[in-house]
Amino acid sequence: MDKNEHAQKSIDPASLALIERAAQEGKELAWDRFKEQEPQCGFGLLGICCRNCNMGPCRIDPFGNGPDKGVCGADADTIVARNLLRTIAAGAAAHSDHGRDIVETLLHAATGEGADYSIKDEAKLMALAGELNVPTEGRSSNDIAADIAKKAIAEFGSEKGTFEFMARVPQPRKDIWASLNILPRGIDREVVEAMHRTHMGVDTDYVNLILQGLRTGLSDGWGGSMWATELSDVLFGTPKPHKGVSNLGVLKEDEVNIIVHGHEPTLSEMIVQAVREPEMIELARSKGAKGITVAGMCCTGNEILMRHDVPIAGNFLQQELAIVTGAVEAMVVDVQCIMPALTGLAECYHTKIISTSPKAKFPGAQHVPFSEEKALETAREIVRIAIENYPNRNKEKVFIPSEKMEFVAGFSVEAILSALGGSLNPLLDAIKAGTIKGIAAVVGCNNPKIQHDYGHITLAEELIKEDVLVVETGCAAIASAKAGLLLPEAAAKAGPGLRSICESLGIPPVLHMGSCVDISRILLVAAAAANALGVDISDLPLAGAAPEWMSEKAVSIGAYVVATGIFTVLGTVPPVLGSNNVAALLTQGANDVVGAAFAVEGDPKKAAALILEHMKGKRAKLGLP
Ligand code: SF4
Ligand code: MSK
Repeated sequence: MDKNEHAQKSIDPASLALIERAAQEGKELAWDRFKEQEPQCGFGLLGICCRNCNMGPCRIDPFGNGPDKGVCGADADTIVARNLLRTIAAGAAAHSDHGRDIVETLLHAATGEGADYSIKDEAKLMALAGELNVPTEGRSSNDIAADIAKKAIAEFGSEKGTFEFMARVPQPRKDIWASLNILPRGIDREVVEAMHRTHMGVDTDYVNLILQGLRTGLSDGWGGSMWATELSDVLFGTPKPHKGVSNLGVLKEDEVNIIVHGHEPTLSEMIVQAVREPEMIELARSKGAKGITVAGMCCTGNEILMRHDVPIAGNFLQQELAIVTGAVEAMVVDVQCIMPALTGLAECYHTKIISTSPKAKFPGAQHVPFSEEKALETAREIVRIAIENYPNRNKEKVFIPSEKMEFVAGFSVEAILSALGGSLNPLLDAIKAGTIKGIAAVVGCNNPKIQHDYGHITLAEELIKEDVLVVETGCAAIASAKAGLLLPEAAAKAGPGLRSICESLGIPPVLHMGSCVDISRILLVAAAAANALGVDISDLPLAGAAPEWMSEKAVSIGAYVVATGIFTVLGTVPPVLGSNNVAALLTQGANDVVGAAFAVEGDPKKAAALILEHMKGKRAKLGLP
């Protein structure tokens, strides 16, 4: 393969250098495996294969020359809608199970069983207690936190049949959900019901199936993910804007490098603490290293960079590239977005892949079980393994690209309000005046179907140029960090209106709001804006976009963002085109039902045009210039 072909894989120079390096060394990466999969299965791409019972597998002929029904009689509409609902259920389960782990950590911390954790944000704890009617008078923080954790745990089942955070949803939106019978009842319940309905011979009505998809998504966005965000803030601190450094150039040639990868902040918070202990630094020095660097990857990285001065090494498609540097002593993984390929690749280098969750084991990885009760002890054990591995590094194999970029991250809702002087009004006034045309959330993964980071960066740049404020989470935000869009100086790339606002507030035109579960923060900004203007969320000039999405979690996110009334553009095609009815419902019909719909557009410049057109329409309806 020539250099030009590699150049199509990423727009990030650090990644391109390592892709080239891997090719020279004969190492296989996700892009190579993607190529080997081509042409990908047409039935799978269209969503018209079914394995939901053992009379199958069945598939529908999309050209009308073969079967139009499965053995049981399920047609394309049913099969596509069932597959989509299962995808949403898997995504919602992943986010919400992450949320449950955070709730359990808070309960451990509050009841004294998790002595390594303590409540870092008392103010947020008290604010939540007030909102959730938890008594505070004369009570300790731990008792209050335990009550809040128990309230959260109750929402995973369906004891009450309603969510605490429904009180945060603007009334017109709640009325729509009630009229459609999609108010989420319990986080686990919606996932279980989704799996039940998609079992052979249960729900076959594609509209009814998609509505359950929206309800399952809502149980994630306004349930599991929101609990994850709120209680992570209580436990680890509510993020505030601060500087950091991004990209693979953050790895150090003369230090022990540890990468924390996955999604949950519980272990990584402890690793950050452990590497700063003098004994650990001393041990590293005794092995010939000058110190220890911890860098994040994917959303574990986002969680820690939001709260600490810890660098981020990269996003989803850079996880293998980090190993190709030959300079990583340990890649510590928890759950989600961890490529099974890592262990095989690591065998060619000295890198140890250390799995930590009982839910996510990887053949070939060293498993160090993590528990809240022994959190710091486990973190120290992992750091020691990494340090002991430093002498095994083959210095001749080390290749760390020089690219790194500073960024400012940490824009929680609280931080945004504080930057605005305590209320959303200055932002809303700017939107009303047309200084800012609207707000777009650009989120989601990388996918070898799209040039790495091209979708994220092109879309964000096109939008800020047109005075759209961009808020980001997940791998999209990491892409922007590497491209310099998270710096206040990036305001120079914005249109005159957005630039003036950014310059007066000293903020970047693209705001990093956290990890994938932190899209719940974006929902809260949308809800607060709607309430302040006395309208529904779907009336606002808002949009969502996932230019390079790949995970099932992204489908759940799409479901709850659209159900919340926000138009969403997807950059890769979801497997629904095998049913014209399902595709039409998602891209058009949903507008009449929830006031928002999906669009699919792989070209980020065209996606930006769609978003601007949408915002123009919403502004006109509100009578805004
Ligand atoms: Fe085939 Fe129906 Fe079974 Fe699916 S549920 S595998 S369509 S028989
Ligand atoms: S990590 S879900 S690849 S954003 Fe949240 Fe990135 Fe997507 Fe995983």
